Amino acid sequence: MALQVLCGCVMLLLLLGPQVPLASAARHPALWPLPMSVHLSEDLLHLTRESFEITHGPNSTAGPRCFLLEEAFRRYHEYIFGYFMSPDDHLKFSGEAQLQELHVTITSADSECDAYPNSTSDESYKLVVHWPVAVLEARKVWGALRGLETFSQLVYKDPYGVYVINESEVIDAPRFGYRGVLIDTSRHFLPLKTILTTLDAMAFNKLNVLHWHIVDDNSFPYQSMAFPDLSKKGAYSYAHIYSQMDISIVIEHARLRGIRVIPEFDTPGHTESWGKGQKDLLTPCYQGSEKTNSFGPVNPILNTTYEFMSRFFKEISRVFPEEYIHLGGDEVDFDCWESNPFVTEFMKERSFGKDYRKLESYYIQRLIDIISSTNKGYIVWQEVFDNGVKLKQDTIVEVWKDSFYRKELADVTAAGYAVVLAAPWYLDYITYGQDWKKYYAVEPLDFAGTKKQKDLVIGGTAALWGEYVDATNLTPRLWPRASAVAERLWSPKNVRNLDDAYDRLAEHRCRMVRRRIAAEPLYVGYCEL
Ligand code: CP6
Repeated sequence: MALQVLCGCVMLLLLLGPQVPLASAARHPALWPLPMSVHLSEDLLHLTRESFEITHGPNSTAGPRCFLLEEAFRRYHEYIFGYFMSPDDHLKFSGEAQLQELHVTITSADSECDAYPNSTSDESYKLVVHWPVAVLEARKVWGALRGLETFSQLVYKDPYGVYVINESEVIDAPRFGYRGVLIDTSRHFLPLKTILTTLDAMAFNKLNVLHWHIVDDNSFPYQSMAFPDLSKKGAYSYAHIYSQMDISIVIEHARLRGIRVIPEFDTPGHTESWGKGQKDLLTPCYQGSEKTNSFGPVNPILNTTYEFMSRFFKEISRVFPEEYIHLGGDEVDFDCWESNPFVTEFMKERSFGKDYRKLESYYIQRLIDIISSTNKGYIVWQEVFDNGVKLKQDTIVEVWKDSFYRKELADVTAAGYAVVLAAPWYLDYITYGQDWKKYYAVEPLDFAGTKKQKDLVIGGTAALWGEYVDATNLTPRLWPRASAVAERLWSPKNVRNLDDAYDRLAEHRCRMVRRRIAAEPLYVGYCEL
C-alpha cells in the first residue's frame, strides 16, 4: 500500500515504522525542511556502508570530472553511515531487498558544476527510491545538492541498527530563493573553522546565502590588497584577520554546498574601525568651534572619500564572485555631521537645509554609482529606502526593524523593490524556552499587498549579530533556531503544524549533533547515537 504524505502530514509516519518510546529517538525519517511533496511507501530497503554507492547516472550531463558532485557524493556517504564503524555494521541481512545505488542525474546540458550559485540558481530536484537503484534527478548541480541532503535524511536505523529507507518519491523546490544566515565577524572575530562549520550546517538546512557582515565599528578583519592598513590598524590583532586565502576558502566551501557568500561593507555608519587605517575617511566631530578627538560616519563631503570607495569596492567586486554586494546604510548617526562646520557649509551649498537624510542620500547615491560601474547589484538596509534615496530598480532592500515590519514590506514592494526579511529573525536575541516556535510562526507574505508585491519578497535572513556571540557560543545559538527560519523559507506555506515540526526538528537536531554540529536541544529527551 502506498501512503501519500503531503506537506505537513509527516505525522502519519509515526503510524508506520516500529514504535519507539521517545520522540527524540524517532525511528523514522525526519525531513527538515519538509519537501514540497513526499510519498512514502511502507516497503523498506536495506543499505550497507560497504555496498551502497552514490554515483553519476548513466545519462547525466555531469560526470566524474564534476568535482562539486564527487565531493558531495563522498560527504553524503559519510553523513548517511556515520564517521565511525559501529559493531552493527558487520551484521549481514540476506534475503532483504538491498538498495545498491543512488544514481544522480543532471538533465540540463549545462550542469553548472564549475559555476557559482546565484539568485536564479535552480535548486529543484526529484528523488525516486525504488529497488534496486534510487534515482535523483535535477536540472543543475544545485538541485542535486538539495536532493542528496533529502536522501540522507530519508535513511534511518531500524531497532536492530540496520540502515533502512522507505521506497519513496520526493518532488521538491524552494518556496523562496534567498535563504540567508547573517554572521558578524567585527564584534568578535570568528575563526575560519567556525565559518566553515556554519556553512556545513546551513547545507543541512538547505539555506543558501551567507550574509557576511565582515567589518563594523569594532574591528576590520578584512585584509585588503589595495589598503592593507585597514586591517593592520583596524583589526583586533594580527591574528584576527581574514587573508585573501581565507576568503577564497570560505567562498569555495560555500560554492561546493550551493551557498552564495554576500559580503557586507556597511557605510557610512558603523565605520569606526575603518578610520584607524584610512586617514580623513571619517567625519571629525566638533564641540562648538573645537575639533574633538572623536569621529563620526564616513565624511561625505570630500572627493578623497569617493576615490577611496571606488578603489576599495573595485577590489571587493573582484574578490567576491557573488553578483550582489551588501552596502549597509543602517543607523547613521547624524549628530557628528551636524557638529562639523564644513559639513554644515556643504549642506548649505547644496540646499539640503537641516535634513541630514539628504546628505546620507547624497553619499549613498554616489556610492551606488561606484558599485554599478563594477557591474554588481547591491543590497541595502531599510533606512536607505526610508530616507528616499534614489535606487536602481533591481536594488534589494533588507528589512530589519522589528516594529511595523509588515508595513515596511508593503511600502518597499509597493515602490517595486525586491525585499529580504530579517526583522522577525534576530537570532542573537534570546529568551527562556522554545523561541524557535516564534521564528517558525512568521509568515513572510502576511502583509497588505498585491500578488505582484508579494512576488517581490525573495526570502529572508536569520541574523546572528555578534555583540554577545563568538566561536564559543555561535553554533548552539544558531542551531536549531535558524532551522525554524530555514523551513519557513523552503517549505510550502501551509507547512506550519507545530507538533509535527517539533518531532521532526528534535530529530533533525540530533542528526546535526551526529554530524558534529553542536546544536542546542529543543527540550528534554536524548539522541540516538
Ligand atoms: N549592527 C549593525 C547591529 C544592528 C544593525 N546594524 C542591529 C541593531 C539592532 C537590532 C538588530 C540589528 N547590531 N551594523 C542594524 C541592521 Cl534589533
